[in-house]
Amino acid sequence: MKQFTSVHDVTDINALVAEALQHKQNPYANQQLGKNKTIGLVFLNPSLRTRMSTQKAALNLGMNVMVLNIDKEGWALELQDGAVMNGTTVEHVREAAAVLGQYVDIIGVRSFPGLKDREEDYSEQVFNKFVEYCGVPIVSLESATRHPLQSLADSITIEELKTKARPKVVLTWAPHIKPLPQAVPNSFAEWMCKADVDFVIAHPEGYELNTDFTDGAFITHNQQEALQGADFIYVKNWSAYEPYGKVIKGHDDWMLTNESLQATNNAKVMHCLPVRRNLELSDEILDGPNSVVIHEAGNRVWAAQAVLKQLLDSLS
Ligand code: SN0
Repeated sequence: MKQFTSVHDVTDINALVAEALQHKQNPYANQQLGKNKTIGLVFLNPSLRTRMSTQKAALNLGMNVMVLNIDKEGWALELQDGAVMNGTTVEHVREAAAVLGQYVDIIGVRSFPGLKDREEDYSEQVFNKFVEYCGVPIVSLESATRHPLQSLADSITIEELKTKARPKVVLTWAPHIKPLPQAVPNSFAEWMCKADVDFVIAHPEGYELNTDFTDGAFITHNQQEALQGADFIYVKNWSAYEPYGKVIKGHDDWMLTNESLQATNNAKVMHCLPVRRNLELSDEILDGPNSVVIHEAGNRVWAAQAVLKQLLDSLS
């Protein structure tokens, strides 16, 4: 693997999941592989799990890790080509990315969407500029439209916890007060549409995702219908794709409670975190026996380790 920006960079998803589970069994087996290799993690947005789990994965592989919160600690970045930089931006991404590429062997980048201009976000302008100019293999730490390390961790979690060969997996929209990216649901849908699962997406009218990511999914506006017999429920808020980045008022009743789980097959409840309690998901579910959110977050290490291992293999 030369880069990890989406499921399309993965030749064999099942093999990658299996590899991640091997790392979980034996975290330090490849300590020599990353010796004298450095990963740089560049954040344009906040992070807890992605930052810490990717660092841990790199350390398990014997790598050095450098982290830059470029939005807070770096020079103000210019992203537009041809800009006359006589305003507040100090350094163009062309130099910034190229220079970072001089210092590290692999680069990770997190860049959220602006949620104002759909075309700009969906063309992955910021992320692709890093890909273009850094000159080293790149791993997505969540881009404007995808979060593949999260989706890989989710796939690992489902593989570990499923009790039948082909489980029913439901992605359900949840309420929120603020417009959130579509990256996590896009990416989860993209991975689940390729997995050996019955995949259903439930959301209120108006929250249709870009169909490039949902091809093959059964989509409904009826949450209770979707939850019938579910083995896994993946809870996530996202803002509308059309009108882009908007929150449609109402739908507070889409927050799951224990009662919503009654029609399921004792479903395991997943969420990528951070989760706003009692807005997106109730205390009783998060603190109850059906929640697997901490287990899922733990798997972020093994997802990152499997990916970094393959990127390191491609360097040598
Ligand atoms: C991000 C998102 O893409 O939804 C990161 C998830 C891994 N989440 C948020 O930005 C949550 C912000 C909030 O205020 O709840």
